[in-house]
Amino acid sequence: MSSSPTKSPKDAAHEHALLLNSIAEGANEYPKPEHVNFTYGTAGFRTLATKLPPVLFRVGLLAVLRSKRLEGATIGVMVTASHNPEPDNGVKLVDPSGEMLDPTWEAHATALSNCPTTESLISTFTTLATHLRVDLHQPANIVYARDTRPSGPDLIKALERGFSVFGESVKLNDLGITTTPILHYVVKATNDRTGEYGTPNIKGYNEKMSKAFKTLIGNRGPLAPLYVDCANGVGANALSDFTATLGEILPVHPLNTATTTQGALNHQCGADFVKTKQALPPSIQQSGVLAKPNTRACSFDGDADRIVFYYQHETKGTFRLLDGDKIAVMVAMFLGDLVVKAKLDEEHKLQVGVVQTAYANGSSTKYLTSRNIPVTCVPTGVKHLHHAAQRYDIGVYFEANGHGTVLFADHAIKALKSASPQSPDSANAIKNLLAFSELINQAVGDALSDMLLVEAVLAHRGWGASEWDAGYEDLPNRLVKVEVPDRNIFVAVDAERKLQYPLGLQDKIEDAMKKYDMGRSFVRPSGTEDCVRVYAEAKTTTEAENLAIAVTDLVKMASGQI
Ligand code: 16G
Ligand code: MG
Repeated sequence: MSSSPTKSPKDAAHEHALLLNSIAEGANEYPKPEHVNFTYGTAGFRTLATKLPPVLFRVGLLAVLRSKRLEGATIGVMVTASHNPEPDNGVKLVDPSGEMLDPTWEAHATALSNCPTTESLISTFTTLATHLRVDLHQPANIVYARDTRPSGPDLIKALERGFSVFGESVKLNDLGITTTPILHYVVKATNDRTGEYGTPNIKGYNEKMSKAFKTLIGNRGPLAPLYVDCANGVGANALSDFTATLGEILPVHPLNTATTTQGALNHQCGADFVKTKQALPPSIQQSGVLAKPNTRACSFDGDADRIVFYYQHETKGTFRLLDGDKIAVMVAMFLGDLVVKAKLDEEHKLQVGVVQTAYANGSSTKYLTSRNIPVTCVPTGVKHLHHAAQRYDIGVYFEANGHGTVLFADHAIKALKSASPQSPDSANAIKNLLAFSELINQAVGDALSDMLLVEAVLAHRGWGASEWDAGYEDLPNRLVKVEVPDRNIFVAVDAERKLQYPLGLQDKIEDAMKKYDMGRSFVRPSGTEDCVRVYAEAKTTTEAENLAIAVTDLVKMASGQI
């Protein structure tokens, strides 16, 4: 820690002592519960809300440290537990670029939150500030928000208590109740010195997207009505704000918007329900809104950073899911076509690539690679996909569960802006590519923005849900959650497609796979729950089920359960 040149060492020491005192006072109000171990995992801290106030206080301290370390760059804090049930809550930090927190700081978050006493918290805080070379005299800037959970206000209070120990050196921007992706947008826009990304508030977000969407739809609207399941969460608020800005071109019918009904959040609805059950939310089934052929609906998750679409088969009436893989494939193919039409000169040629995880349906990967679209496979978790997508000129990334976005590299935007089109067709393609780069959230996967992306592509293709679905047929698959005494004995490698430990288990899984036509299976420890996940895919539903059972048994055997 260096001291400000204007202060004498004595004053600086006094100030430091006051700060530590102030931290101690706050920490005493938020003692850590015994026998709980907190971990900053793939999606930040997430557990029963009643356990979280001390964590929020400490996250407040860490957010300020991070901002001061980055000379006052704005850091985001989001209080949400996404698709988890209502009694849970969570918190995650957003870095100045609008991306997830730098992974090296995840360990600092975990360390601070697990300090058992006020004394150990003070000592860990001091060590961190010294080792990370944080100048505590720097200013700090924080933007924060929460979803609609009833536990939110108390947690925000604990977070603000953490900020308050630093006194006036911290500037706060409370966005109130909003979605995770809007918070990421505001962080990115606040830190963007060029001022080009957008106005750093919710209104700026709505205006930016609405303008880009209108450009893309042109005179193609009004589009066919779209039913949106808001998971009884914050997406409902964001959607109604947005549609008020957008006007008539997309007739949106919001469903499951009961944000104040106790227990309704994510209950029998939302993207996670639809994807894991591979079925309509009962409320939508009963409403009969999808009975009209080719009617599209989509579901957000509880903090509106995931989306899946679906419709009912025209003749069979069966449920048809259009998940993250289907979105990635349609969007990558479409953007690829636009790039060809743009006819950029040789040195500015742009490549569209796709990033997936091992959970991507085998058919989607095959579809893309057979059409010369490069595909990268990375471990689960948005940060891995995001970083891999940054390596393409235009990087489309989606997890099968509907988490994803499309990143346009700076040089790609420059190439598009400086191109001199040879024909009206290529001028149009360039204009549309630029409008897509404005419409798509460049910080993180965003249900609202992805919804508009899908609608814009469908409108340009002149497709309904069934034409979109026709591209490829998903291979039947099963995802099984296996509870084991210690998930840490399972170590996955090769983008989580293979197990390194327990030794010998991978060979057995591969032997099982060989018994099924197009069989593919992998095992990985969950990053968010105390369990191991088994994925199996094969040519028929029965084969996928049998493979899942066989591999689940192998996992249980390896962990001594059978
Ligand atoms: C987190 C991840 C999500 C991933 C999921 C997997 C972020 C923001 N979220 O929710 O991308 O699909 O974890 O959970 O990174 P699992 O490890 O329990 O299967
Ligand atoms: Mg979410």
